[in-house]
Amino acid sequence: MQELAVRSELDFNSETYKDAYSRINAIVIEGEQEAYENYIDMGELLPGDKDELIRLSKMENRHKKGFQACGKNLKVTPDMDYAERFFSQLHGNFQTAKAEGKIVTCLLIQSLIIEAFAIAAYNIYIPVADPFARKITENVVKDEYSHLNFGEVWLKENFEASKAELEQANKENLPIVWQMLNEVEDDAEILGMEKEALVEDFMISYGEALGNIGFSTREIMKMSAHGLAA
Ligand code: Y39
Ligand code: FE
Ligand code: FE
Ligand code: FE
Repeated sequence: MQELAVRSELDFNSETYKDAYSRINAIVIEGEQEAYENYIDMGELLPGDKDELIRLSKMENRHKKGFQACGKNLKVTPDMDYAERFFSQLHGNFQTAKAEGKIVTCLLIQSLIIEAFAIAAYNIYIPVADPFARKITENVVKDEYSHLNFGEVWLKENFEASKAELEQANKENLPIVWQMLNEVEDDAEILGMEKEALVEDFMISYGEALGNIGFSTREIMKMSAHGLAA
């Protein structure tokens, strides 16, 4: 009942809403732009999967354009400097892994962590979005499941050889996601998105992906606990 009351109060044209949207919308636009670049980079590291990875990168570019349209529709200017800072740690870790040719770490950062983050954010946003953004986000989230699936399939096929690097990359990157969720909590709430729901959805997608790749329940519990330490 309370949830309904809160939702009916969302005013997409209020200054409060638009101010929060200027940061969340920018985060999503920057995320899609970096995802576009990351899939192109991974295509260089995995020549056999290059065509598929280029196809995924083009989807990310379309997503970016869709979310730019959502901002324009609400007459909001996205704060891109803020968004660049928001992603800087994960971005830096991806760049380092790429330079070292560590495709397993690149896949964990982009195709597991960032995709699970996107799936959580978009699923929680859809029911509270303005009608224009809802339609766009509904189409985008379907694509994100296929991106997560690419990482799962590749890592499952290469599980034994990837396992140690995955555990290390999880340890280094999951705490960053927790920091990002904490940072975005207040703005997300203004848009009608609860942090608890974001965390829950993220852990479901990420944990399921680790299980599909080949980790045991015990290993998944251990890996998930690394985020909480942040
Ligand atoms: O693969 C993708 O398309 C991912 C880049 C997009 C990331 C989206 C990150 C969304 C976080 C938003 C947090 C709002 C509560
Ligand atoms: Fe995307
Ligand atoms: Fe994606
Ligand atoms: Fe709350």
